[in-house]
Amino acid sequence: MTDKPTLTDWQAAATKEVKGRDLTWHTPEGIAVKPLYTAEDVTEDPGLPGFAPFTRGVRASMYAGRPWTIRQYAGFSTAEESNAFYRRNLAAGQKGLSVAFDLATHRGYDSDHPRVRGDVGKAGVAIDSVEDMKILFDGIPLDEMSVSMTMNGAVIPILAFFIVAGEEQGVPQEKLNGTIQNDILKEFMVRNTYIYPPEPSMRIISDIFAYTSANMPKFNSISISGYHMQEAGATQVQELAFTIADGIEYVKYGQASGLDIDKFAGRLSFFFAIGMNFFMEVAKLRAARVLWHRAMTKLGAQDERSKMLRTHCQTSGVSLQEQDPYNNVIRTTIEAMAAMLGGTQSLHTNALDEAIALPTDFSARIARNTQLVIQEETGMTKVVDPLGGSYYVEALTSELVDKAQEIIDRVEAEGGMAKAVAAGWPKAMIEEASAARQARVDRGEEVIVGVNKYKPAVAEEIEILAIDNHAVREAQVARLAKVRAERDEAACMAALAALREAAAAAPAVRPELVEGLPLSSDEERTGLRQAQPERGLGDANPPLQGEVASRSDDGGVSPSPDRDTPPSGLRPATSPAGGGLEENLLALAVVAARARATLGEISAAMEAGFGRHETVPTPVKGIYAGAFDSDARWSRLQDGVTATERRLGRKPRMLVAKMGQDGHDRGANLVSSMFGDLGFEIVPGPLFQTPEEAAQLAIERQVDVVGASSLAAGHLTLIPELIGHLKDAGRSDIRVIAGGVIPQQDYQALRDAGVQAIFGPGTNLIVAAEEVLRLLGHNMAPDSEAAE
Ligand code: MLC
Ligand code: 5AD
Repeated sequence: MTDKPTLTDWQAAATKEVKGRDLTWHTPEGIAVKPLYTAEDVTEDPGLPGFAPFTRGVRASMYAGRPWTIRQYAGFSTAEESNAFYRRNLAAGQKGLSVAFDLATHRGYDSDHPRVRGDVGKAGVAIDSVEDMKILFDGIPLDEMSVSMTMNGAVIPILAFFIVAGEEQGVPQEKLNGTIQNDILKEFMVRNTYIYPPEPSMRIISDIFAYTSANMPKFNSISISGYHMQEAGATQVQELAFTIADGIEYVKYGQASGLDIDKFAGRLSFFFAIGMNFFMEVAKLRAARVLWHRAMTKLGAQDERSKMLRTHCQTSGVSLQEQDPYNNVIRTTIEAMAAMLGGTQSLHTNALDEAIALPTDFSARIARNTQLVIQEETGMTKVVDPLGGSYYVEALTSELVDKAQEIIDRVEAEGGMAKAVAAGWPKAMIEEASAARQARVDRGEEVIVGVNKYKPAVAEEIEILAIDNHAVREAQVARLAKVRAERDEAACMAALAALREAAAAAPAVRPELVEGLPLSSDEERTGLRQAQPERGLGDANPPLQGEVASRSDDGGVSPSPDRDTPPSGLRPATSPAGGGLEENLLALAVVAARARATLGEISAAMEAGFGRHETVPTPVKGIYAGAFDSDARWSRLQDGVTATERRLGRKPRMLVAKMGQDGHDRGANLVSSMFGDLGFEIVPGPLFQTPEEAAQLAIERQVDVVGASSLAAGHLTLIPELIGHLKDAGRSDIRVIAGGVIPQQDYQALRDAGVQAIFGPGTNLIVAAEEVLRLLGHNMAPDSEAAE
C-alpha cells in the first residue's frame, strides 16, 4: 500500500503542472485565495443551523422547512399600473411584495412639484397620498401578504400611508407584516435619497423603532442595507463591515432613545447584494450572521432572536450589462444560487434588461422563474446549508469575519458610523475601490463576457419598458387636486401643524451624550431619557464630506434646529405599552395621513424644523492614473489633454452634472475621477439640480463641456431642457454629452435635441475620453486597442 499523499506532495504536483506559476488569487478585498483548501484551513466549528452564532443559518430546518421568500422589487408609473403588475406576478408564483417608489416620492415631493418634472413615475411608482397607497394594495390583503417598502428619506409619510391604507382595508396595524428600509446612514454614504440632515434623520429612525415596537409587532422596522454599497463599487469586506457597523449605530440610537434592546432588535433586518464572486458571497452571508451575533451580544441583547441576522438579498445590478444581454440571465442564476447557499430569507432576482430599463412582463417572468426553478426543480432546498463544512467556504467565512471586524473596530474607535459617515472616509474608501475596479475592467484585467472580451459581432436589441412620464404626472396631479379639494382642510392643517411643532421642538437623540450617564430612578421608571439639545452630532463632528449646508427648500438657510431648542426640551421615548407617543413623528404623521395630508406636505412640515440636506460630490484622485501608470493609451490621452490645454490657454473644463432627483452617483464620480486624473478641470455638480441650475453653473464656471449623468430614466426630459437653457443664454457652444443608463432606443431623440455624444452602460472610459477630446477639437485618431 502506498502512503497517503500529503499536502507537500500536492504542492509539488501542482507546481509541476503549472511550471511554477503562482496560483494565488488576490481578490479586491485583499484576500489571498489559495488554489486548494484542506481541513487544516478550517479554524472554527460552524456549529449547527438554528443555533448561535447562526453561521449555518437562522432556522434549524431552513429551506427544508420553508423556502426563502421570492420577493421581486417592482414599481413604476401609477399605483393602478403597479398594482396590476403585482397581482400578475403573485398569480405566477411570486410570494412577497417589494415596492419601488419613484424618486419624487423618495425625496419628499408631491408629483406636482416643479423640481420633479422628469422623475414622476419613472424609476418606481408615484405615491402622493393615502389614496394612492390604497390603490397600490387594492385586492391584496395586508394581513396576509408581507410587503417591503424601499423608503428612507420620506419614510415617515410612506409608513403612515401604509398604516392608514391597512386600517381602511380593515387590517389593524398589529397585523401588518413587512419591512421598511428606513436605513439613512447608507443614503448619506452611497444612495443619496436623503431629505434631512443626518442628525434629525437619525431621530426619525429612533421614532420608528419606538412606534413599531409598541404597535406593529410583526413589522421589520429597518432593512440595514449593504446592497447599495456594493452597487457603488464597495468590496465584499467593505459592504459587510459598513453594514454591520450601521446596524450597531442604529441599535445604539434606539437604546439612547430609551428603548430596551430586546424590545426592538428582533425586528431589525438586513439587505445584501450578491455579486459574481460566488463563494465570497456565500461566505459573506455566513460571516454577517457571526458578526451580528457578536455585536448584539456586546450591546447587551439577551434574547437570541435579537442577535439573529435575517436578510433579504438582491442579485447584483452592476454585474449586469447592456451588451449581449442574455448573459444576464446566467449571471443572475449564479448569483441567486450564492444567495440561497448563503442562507438568505428573501430574494430578488434581477431582470435581464436591468442595465437599461425597468423589467417588462417578459423579463420579470424569467427573473422570477429563475428562483422558482431553483426552488422546485433542483432539490437544492432539501438539505440545510449544503456548503457547510466545505474547507474553502469555512475558511473564507472566518477570514471575512476577521477582515470586516477590523473595519468595524476602526469605526467604533472613531465614535461610530454616524461620525464615520460625517467624516466621509467610508464613502471615499468605496469610491476608491470603485475606480480601481473600473480601471481593471477598462484595462481588460477583469473580464466581462460580451463587454471587454468575446464581444458579439451584432448587437442584440431587446424590447424595453417605456413609461410616459407626462401622462403619469398629469394623472397624479389630477388626483392630488381631488384629494386636496375633498379633505377636511382644518383637520389636515392642524395635523400638519402638530407635526411641524414636534419636528422643531426636539431634533435628535444622541447616544454619545447618554452613554455612560447613570439613569435617574425617575427615568428608569418612565423610560424617559433626556436628549440634550444644546450639543450634538453637528457640533461634535466635522460636516459631511462635501457638505454645503442644510437649507430649507425655499432657498433660505434654516437655523440649526439644535440651537433653537430650549435645553429643558425632553423627548419622551415610548414605553412598550404604547404610551408616550405624543411627540413621535410617525404617530403624528398617521393622524395627518388620515386627514389626507399629502407626502409633500408631511415632508415639508418636518423640513421646516429639520432643514434639507445637500451635498456636492468630492471625486477621489489618483486611483485611475495609478492603475494606468505606464500605459500607452493613457499617455496618448494625456498628450491630447496637454495639446487642448495649450490651445485653450487653460485646462479643458467639464461640468459633471446630476439633474433631477437621481442620486445614483457612481458613474458621475467615476467620470470625475478619471477625467480629473487625465488633467481636466472638473466641476462636480451638486446632486439634484434642475436643468436650469445646471446650465447656470456651466455658464458661470465657463466649462467647455457638460457631462450629464443619468441613471434613473429622467434623461429624455432633463437633458433636452438643459440644452434649451444653454441655447437661451446664447451658449450653444458648450457641448453636452450624456452618459449612464440610456437605452439605444433613446439615442436618436437625444441627438436630435443636440447631445453630441452618448456613453451607455459598459462604456470604456478610455474610449469616452478620446471622444471628448475630439469634441473639443483635438485631432485624435481612434485607438485600435481600446476600441477593440
Ligand atoms: C421562515 N419561517 C419559518 C421557517 N423559515 N418557520 C418555520 N420553519 C422555517 N424553516 C417563518 C419566519 O420565522 C417568519 O415568521 C415567516 O416564516 C417569514 O419568513 P422570513 O424568513 O422572515 O421571510 P420574510 O417574511 O420574507 O422576511 C424577510 C426579511 C424581511 C426578514 C429579510 O425584512 C424582508 O422581507 N425584507 C425585504 C426587503 C426588500 O425587499 N428590499 C428591497 C430593496 S430594493 P415570523 O413570525 O418570525 O416573522 C432596493 C433597491 C433600490 O433597495 O435601491 O431602490
Ligand atoms: N423595478 C424593478 N427593479 C428596480 N430596481 C430599481 N428600481 C426598480 C424598479 N422600479 C432594481 C435594479 C437596481 C436596484 C437598485 O433595484 O435592480 O439595480
